Amino acid sequence: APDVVCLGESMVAFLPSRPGRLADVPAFTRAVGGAESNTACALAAAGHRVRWISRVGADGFGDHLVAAVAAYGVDVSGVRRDPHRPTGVYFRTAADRAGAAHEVVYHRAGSAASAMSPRNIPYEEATAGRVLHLTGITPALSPGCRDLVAALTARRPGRPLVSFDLNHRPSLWPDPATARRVLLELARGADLVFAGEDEAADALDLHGPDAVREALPEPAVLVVKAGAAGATAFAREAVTGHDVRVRVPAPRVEVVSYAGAGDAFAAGYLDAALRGLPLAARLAHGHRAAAAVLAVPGDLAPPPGPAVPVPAPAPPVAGTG
Ligand code: KDG
Repeated sequence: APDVVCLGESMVAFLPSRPGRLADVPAFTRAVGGAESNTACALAAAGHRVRWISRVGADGFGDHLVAAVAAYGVDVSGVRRDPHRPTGVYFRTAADRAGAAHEVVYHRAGSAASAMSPRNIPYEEATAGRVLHLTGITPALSPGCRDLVAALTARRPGRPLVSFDLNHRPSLWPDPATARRVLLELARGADLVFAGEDEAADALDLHGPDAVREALPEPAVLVVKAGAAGATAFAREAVTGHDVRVRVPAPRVEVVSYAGAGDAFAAGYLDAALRGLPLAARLAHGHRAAAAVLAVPGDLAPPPGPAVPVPAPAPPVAGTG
């Protein structure tokens, strides 16, 4: 069985050849985008058994996504090919400044992944790992996707630890009120929730870590990330039911692009959690994983090369004994 199952849509991402408005970008480079597969790739690269569940089109972009994610060591046997719907793609400007108005153009309406639903993704398959990682992107894709995430975040005995990254994508929702209502409801069903302080303000109208925790007391752990200012975690103490509150500052990094940093943070946190490290170490490891992705233009730090055998100890030098 996998340690972690990540479920969600991935797209071929087209990254700009230079900064500036989309209207002025002359060329794009192909990359892989997809919050949940980003987390899956980082976790697999860290040595965990990870399965990615999704749907892609029976097209070249689908071939590329599946091969690229598999190259990180992720089990892609749960990815379905849809002969009738295309693989989603998207274009974006360089995400190189905090708060800058980035342009993102999705071509994903009616995509293969948007057809995911409880009818074609069996509950038992999605919940086969120790951890199930989901994000707030999936429920915005279609009513079927929303039903699927609702079924997977419903509290049931024996389910895996459900991790939910808010990942607010305003342009995918019909209106802000629906986004707020659905995201809050789904987050309440999770055991571990990640939210950016800015997206909590945007999506949920909750300002600051304490306000988010007050509105979201259900998850055993809530992590509110504030970029360079660090991350605050609230973890419910089993015996007293009271929260432990831990804040860990982020390392200083030269940012090339913000895209994918949150997904890497979730992977770093989960990596440390699966290794049994304490809360502060989980946050610190999340920051480290995010820092690696902040330093590259795409969503993913490059996969580590194939494992290199430990070099044999040097033979004793002749004549010294
Ligand atoms: O977190 C990075 C993602 O935003 C990007 O890869 C695309 O999954 C994506 C989305 O839906 O925005």
